[in-house]
Amino acid sequence: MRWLACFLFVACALSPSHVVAQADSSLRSGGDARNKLIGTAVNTTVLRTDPGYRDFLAREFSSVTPENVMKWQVVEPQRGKPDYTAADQLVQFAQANNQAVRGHTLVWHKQLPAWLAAGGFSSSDLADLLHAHIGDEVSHFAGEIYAWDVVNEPFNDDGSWRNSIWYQAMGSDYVAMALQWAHEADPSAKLYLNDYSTEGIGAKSDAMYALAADLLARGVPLDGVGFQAHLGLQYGFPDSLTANLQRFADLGLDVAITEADVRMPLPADSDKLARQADYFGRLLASCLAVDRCVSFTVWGFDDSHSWVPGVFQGQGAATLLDQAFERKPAYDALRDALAASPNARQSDPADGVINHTK
Ligand code: 9MR
Repeated sequence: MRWLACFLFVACALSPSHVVAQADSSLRSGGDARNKLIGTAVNTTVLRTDPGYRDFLAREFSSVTPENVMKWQVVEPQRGKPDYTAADQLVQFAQANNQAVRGHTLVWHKQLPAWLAAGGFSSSDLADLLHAHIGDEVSHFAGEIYAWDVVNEPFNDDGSWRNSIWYQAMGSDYVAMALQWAHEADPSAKLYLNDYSTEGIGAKSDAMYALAADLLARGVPLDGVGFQAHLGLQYGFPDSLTANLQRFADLGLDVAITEADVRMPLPADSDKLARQADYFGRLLASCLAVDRCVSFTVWGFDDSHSWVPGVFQGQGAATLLDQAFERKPAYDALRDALAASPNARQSDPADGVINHTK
């Protein structure tokens, strides 16, 4: 035993994060061992002010997604004056904690700056503005962001195109243009489409599948598809998730669970929390079952800072930790799902982040 203690001591002194990744039971170490990034959306206001939040974030996650601070509304509140201050702080935190950064999001119909939402632009103005926005933001973070949600939520629930200002201005080709512009600004970043209610096989995921296949056939730089996974207990679990992820992977794409949470009618009780845990565990198990599923990201990790109650009246408790920052059964379900999945990596688990960042 003395040699083991001595070895660990020397290894700790040399490289603390590597030893932590092997010896602890955090979500991130479980993900590292299976070559999956385990991520969360980050509220950067809480990041600045709450040490407990920072500690949990650093310990448990190998990937971060800015919940809001890379959106156009935040990065260019005044036309022509980009401001990446809050996003830069998150990137610095991630680098200090050996975490990958998922960029979110470049093209969306929501959270546009007021000057843009006010309208009055011609179609060619809008194309030029979008090109400049993507070029500026992606260049700013070039080399620091391993994957971008380039286009967010392009479809309606029935699989028809969402009639966003981008669709109105450019037709469906805005997607290919956005991917091309992002690729030009950072050729090393993985470029994704991302949407909700596409977890199971159905009209909306079929539309995403057809779009992805078409883009690939045309040589457009698309690397992956993100499945948000904002689930609710009252709507059931998307049982075809694994098969759905696999059909996108079979196109030659990476796939990712990008915004997982499981809301419930309040108040929470032990039965609902147990069912929620089952849903979280099955979401992660699907990602673990598909080789090309590179990351599993939750949309915030504590109920005090979840977007859900503000949008769905009477619903909430959608994350891994309760209002008192205590672990819920959902947290254990993620750990159990990781433990139940074969350990794919025999080499240094800390490589996982590096592999995905470059
Ligand atoms: O969690 C985000 C919340 O703080 C914002 O107010 C909201 C604005 O629409 O966006 C939320 O994040 C969304 C994400 O960017 C895209 N998919 C749905 C997410 C939850 O609404």
